[in-house]
Formats: sequence, structure tokens, C-alpha cells
Amino acid sequence: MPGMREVAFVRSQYAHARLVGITVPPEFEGCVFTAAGLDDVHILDAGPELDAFRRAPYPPLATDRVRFVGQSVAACVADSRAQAEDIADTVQVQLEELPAVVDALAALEDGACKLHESWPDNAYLRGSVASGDMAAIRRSAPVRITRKLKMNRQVTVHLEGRGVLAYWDHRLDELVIYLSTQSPHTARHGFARFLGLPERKVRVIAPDVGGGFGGKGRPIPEEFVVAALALKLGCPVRWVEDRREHFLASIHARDHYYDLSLYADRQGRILGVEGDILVNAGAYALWPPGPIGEASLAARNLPGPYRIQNLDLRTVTVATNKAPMGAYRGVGRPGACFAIERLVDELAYELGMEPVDVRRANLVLESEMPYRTAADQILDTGNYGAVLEHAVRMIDLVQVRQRQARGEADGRKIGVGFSIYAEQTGHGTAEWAKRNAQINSGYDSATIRMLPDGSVYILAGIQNHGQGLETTLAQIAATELGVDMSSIAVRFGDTAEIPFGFGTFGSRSLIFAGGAIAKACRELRKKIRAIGAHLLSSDPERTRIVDGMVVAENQSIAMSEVARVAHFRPEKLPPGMPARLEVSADYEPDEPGGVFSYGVHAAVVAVDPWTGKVELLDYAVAEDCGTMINPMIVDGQVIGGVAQGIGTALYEEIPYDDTGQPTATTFGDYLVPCAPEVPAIRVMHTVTPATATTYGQKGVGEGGTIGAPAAVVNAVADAFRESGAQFNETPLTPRRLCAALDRAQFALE
Ligand code: MCN
Repeated sequence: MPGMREVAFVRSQYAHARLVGITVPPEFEGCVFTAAGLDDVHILDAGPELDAFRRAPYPPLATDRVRFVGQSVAACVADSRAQAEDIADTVQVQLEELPAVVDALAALEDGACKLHESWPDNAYLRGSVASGDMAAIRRSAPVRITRKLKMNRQVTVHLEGRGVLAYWDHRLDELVIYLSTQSPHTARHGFARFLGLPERKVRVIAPDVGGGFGGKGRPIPEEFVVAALALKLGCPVRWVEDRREHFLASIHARDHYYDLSLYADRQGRILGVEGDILVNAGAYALWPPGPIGEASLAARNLPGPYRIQNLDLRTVTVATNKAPMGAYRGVGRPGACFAIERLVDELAYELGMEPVDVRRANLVLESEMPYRTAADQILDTGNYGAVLEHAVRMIDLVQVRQRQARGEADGRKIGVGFSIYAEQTGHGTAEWAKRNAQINSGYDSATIRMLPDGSVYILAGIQNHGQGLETTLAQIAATELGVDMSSIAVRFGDTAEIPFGFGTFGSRSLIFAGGAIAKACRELRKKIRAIGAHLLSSDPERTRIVDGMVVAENQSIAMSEVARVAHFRPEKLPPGMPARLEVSADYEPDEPGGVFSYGVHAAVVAVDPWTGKVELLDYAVAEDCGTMINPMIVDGQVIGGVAQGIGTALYEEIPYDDTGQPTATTFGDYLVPCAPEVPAIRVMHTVTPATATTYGQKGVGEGGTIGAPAAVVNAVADAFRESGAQFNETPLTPRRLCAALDRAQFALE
């Protein structure tokens, strides 16, 4: 934009330090802003409305302390990013280093350095999920499997980094914020509160958003700072996150630790699960929900699709000197699925059973649904056994076992792994209320507007960031209105134009936005039929809409003509007939706790025991997301999710050293799976419609990521089943894999 200025941030090099002073060279005074210069802003209070939750407000720029490497300390403004970065290099930040704690277990020990002085220890929140009689199970169960499991820290790696551009529009007298966000309306609320502006003076525009994977669901301090600077400086201000900043200080995810015991009988029936779940949530709570969703979702989804009625899980969300935690595709559930599915396989090994048979023995049956789990989730509809059998056939288990028995000429070990998940999607009011959320995303809304030529605008409260919603939402409207898709335009993202909505996360869009669009279209249809019937001198009840025409027995009129009359020739309509062809609707599904899609992943690997290299030979997914609106997009969602899950299983990690330095801050160190690492993933679907949604659709956006880590690691474990080697940590890097073989004294031939 003309006159736009660019921002570069000065960031902390220490994981934990007292901020003693900031020195700016005299020539750059006025170009460098610190917390002291950002007056009149209100740090947002993040987290649930829960007294037990300890608050950790995230200052836009550090005040008296820094608590992770990469935390922003000052913002430098110049005509170009390069100049701003040069200025940032001249700023001297005086920091007095403090002891840092990076490990969640260590952070809970007595004497651990405290992140937030007013807290008694480093726990944001402790929780529990319990049901049944675990003491009795503990006493009587014939088999007990105890394991410690870890899913390490990742970033969201969307192709396009964050971006924010803010300016004051003097004509409209409002602050305009272009923001790469998944939730424009929530962001507007946050910016307005932060800046102390009425919401009508803040307009957020999310243009095309190049991926988010959950990471762009919450605004981060750098974005708030840019908005504050635009007000202060009176010119457009922009910051575009570079990849290193993404690794350092965008939201982080996963970082789960499980210490679990699974109890079973000798036939492989699971009797109960107990233990501890720790989530390492980093230094601050991001607005609005804070980091608590991870632990609670992990605990409540741990029983997955299994008939486990005794449960005793304790959770702790822990503060450490790492970057703050946000949401990443799957939230909590990839870790939970990894933990329970690894235990299921370890149980099978213990009992000398085929892992698939243990799953067969424990799945909730279709006839038992709706089924209330021990964690108080309602598995609504589904046939879990059916997808399991499909996956077994797709991967050809018999043939893989034969190949495994024959052995490989090159000495590599073959393994096959399965995982199964049930994924809560499209959750509404009840679920958010259960979490004491300060923003309860219980519904979404849409406006359908027919223009004078009969073409259609969908204004959706939802936000698209790569899931193909332009296509699927238009498909729904085209079907409901009986018009061609080419006559429909879908608009998202501009809070000045679109109706209120909560944005895209939690695989909710097709359920909520799809439902709202269907509802609005059905109302609009009624209006069109009424006008069409009048123009045809017929009864609305005897009209139909077919291929863009209103048809009454043997006569018809084009919808475009109906639209023209409705807009421009109201004298042709009877007095009082509503002519405005625009309808808004909001929608929440009948089951506000969410509907559960599900799937089975099956992976075949060849592992080189000398180098620890894992090659994925085959990968199959059998899944059910209810009615599919666009099977091609659903396949894309599953395959993309699996690719990310393979990343979790084998490659992606932000490791920190003992002093709290992150040791992967470029793609040189942070590996993501690329084409050679991802096999041709085969996907098949069964369709068991939900009863609580408009078309029987369930969400699908996250399932791929949830099932994959467990299936891949189970496949590796299967390859070395006889050795007793333990593979309980992701990513299973060659180093970790070889170390596990060494510990099990696996003999290399
Ligand atoms: N769909 C369908 N039939 C169904 C279910 C879904 O045709 N029964 C289609 C939908 O119309 C939509 C897509 O599949 O186009 C995903 O739908 P849904 O499950 O409703 O998920 P959301 O649209 O709410 O997307 C969010 C979800 C999440 S939570 C993350 S994170 C995520 C994801 O989806 N981030 C993504 N997929 C992503 N895909 C891309 N390319 N980029 C991201 O950042």
C-alpha cells in the first residue's frame, strides 16, 4: 500500500531472562517500539472461565521478563523489511539469564524454576477423567501393560506464513486489518478488545489464506503489535512472518507425554486404562482458549472406538520455557490415538495375538450406538468393524505376513501396523460449554443472496484456508436451489460483508456452514417458488424447481426472470409478497456434542536395522465421514492428513536443548515428508450417515493426521516384535529407532 511501513521484531535469545534494558541507537529512536511505547493496549486474558486455570497473559512485547527463545521484545519499523531488520540488529537488549525448564516432567518437580512467580508450581491446570471401578480392575485384571509414550513438539508448517497488514481507513473511520486467519470474526473481537476500540471500528479481512492447520486459529502478539502500530503511526503497517519466525514463535503443537497402564483379560479384552497425561504447553496462554484443549481432548478421546468402561486418567497442562502452544490439525487426538493404539499392539504381543484380533475384540458395535464412552463422549453412528475389515483386505494382511515370514533379500525387516480412531467433529455448544470456553463456537451462519440475473452469492461466516470450501459450499447451494454451480460465488473472510461466524477448525465447516447454507437456501427456495407460482398463476405447492426453472405442471419460468421481477418489477407481485431474495440462517446440528467420523489406517514398512531408515511400502485408509459432499476433496483431506501424520511419526520435531534453545529453526533441521517419503495412499470409504446433521455428513479434516502416527510406529514395532524393542516416541528418527534396537540387544545379522 502507498506509504506502507514494514516491521521486524527483535526477539529474545534466551529461554528465560530478566529484561533489564533496551538500548536503541539515537539515529533509530522513533523507529523502535517496546512494551513501554505501546500504551493504551489491553493484554487479552486467555483461557477457560475456570478458577483452577492459572492465567499466563502473553504480553504483545516483553515487559520485565522473557520466557522463551523467540519471544518478541521490540518492533522495528522502516520503509522495507530489510531496513527494519537492519535496525533490529542494532537494538541491544540487556537480559539477565535465569534458569530455564524445558521438560514437562522436570517442570513439575519440587524446586523447578517457576515460569510465573505467582503460581505455586508450573501447572496451568490439572484435570481428570475417571469412570468405573479402576481399583477393582487393578486388583483382578490378568494382564497389565505399562508404557511411557511421547509425541514430541511440532509446528504447523502451512505453506504460507502468517501475514498482517493494518491501516486506518479515514473515509470509513475504521481500522482495517488484513490478516491470514482461520477465524476473522473472533480475531476482530480480539483486536477490538486489545486496542480498546468498538468492534464497529475494526474490520478484519482474511483474503486467500494459504493453509493454517489450526495455527492461524488464534491471533499472536506480533499481529496485535502491528495493529497497534498502525494506529500509533497513522500509516499502513505490515509484518509477514518468515519461516524462521514460524519455527521459533508461531504456535507450537503436540508435546505430549503419557504414562499409562492398560488392563486386559487373556482373550485380549481391554478392561481399563489408567495413568497420567502431561502436555508441555510452553510459556504463555494464547487467546482465546489457552492451551487446555490438548490435555482434555487427549484424555477424553483416549478410549477411542473401544468398549473401555473403566478409566482413570489424570492430566496436567504444564508451563515451560518453550514457545506457546496453539492448535494443530487433530488437537490432542493424534497423541491419544498413538498412545492407546501402541498399547493395543503391545497387548497383542504380550498375548501372542494378531493385533487386528485385539481390535476386533474391543470395538464398540454398531448395535450398541449411540454409545456413551467412559469419558462421556457419545459415539453417534458407525460400523467400526466394517472399516477394520476393509483395511485388512486393502493392505492384504495375509500376504504381508507371508512376505514377513520369508524375509527380505536385503535384510530389511517388514512390519505392518494398524490404527483406528473415532474423531469428534463439528462439536457445538455442549462441547464448548463443557470446556468452560470464553468463546463458545456453538453455531455458524450464512447469507444467500440471489441477484437480479438469477446468479447467487453465498456469504459464509466460515473461513476457508485450503479445504475446498468454495467448491463444496457451492455444491450444496446449487443442489438446494436447483441452479448450476457456475452461477454461484462464495465469499468469506471480510467481517464487513459476511454474517457472523466462528471460522474453521475442529472439522466443523461442512457440518455448520453446510447446514446454515442448506437452511438459508431452503427458505430462499420457498420465496422463489411463491413468486414463480404467482407469475405462472399457479399454486406454490404445485411448483418445483428444476435446472434453474420454476416449473408448474406444463408451464415454467426461468429463475432469472423470477429474480428480475422480484428486484425490479414489484408491481407484478401481490401486495405484501416478500420480494427480497436474500435469506440469512444460522445452524447448529441436533447433537451439540459433535458427531464421530472414524477410520482405520494400515501401513506396511521396510526398516533397515543398520541405519534405522524406514520406508513406507504401502498405506491404506478405510474411513467413514458419513455422507460425502465431494469425495475427491474428502480423499484430498485424508491424504494430506496422512502426509502430516507421517511427518509426526518419522520426521517432524522442534527439539530444545537443556538451556531452552530450539535446535530446529530452518527446514534444514526440521524435516517434513516430501513426495519420496509419502507412498501412494489408497483411500476407501464406507458411508454411515450421521442422524444429527443436515445431510448425514460428518467432518473429515483431521482424521488423516490422527490415525497415521500410530499406524506407522505400530508397523515399525511389528517389524521387530520378537525383539521386544520399544518404540514409544515420535518422531521415530533413525537415531531413536537404532537406540531402541540397541536397548533390546537386537542382533544385527
Ligand atoms: N467434506 C466433504 N464431505 C464430508 C466432510 C467434508 O465433502 N462429509 C469436505 C468439506 O466440504 C471441506 C473438506 O472436506 O471442503 C473439509 O471439511 P471439514 O471436515 O468440515 O473440515 P473444515 O472445512 O472445518 O476444515 C478444517 C480442518 C482442520 S481442523 C484443519 S486443521 C485443516 C483441515 O481441515 N487444515 C487444513 N484441512 C486442511 N486442508 C488444507 N488444505 N489446509 C489446511 O490448513
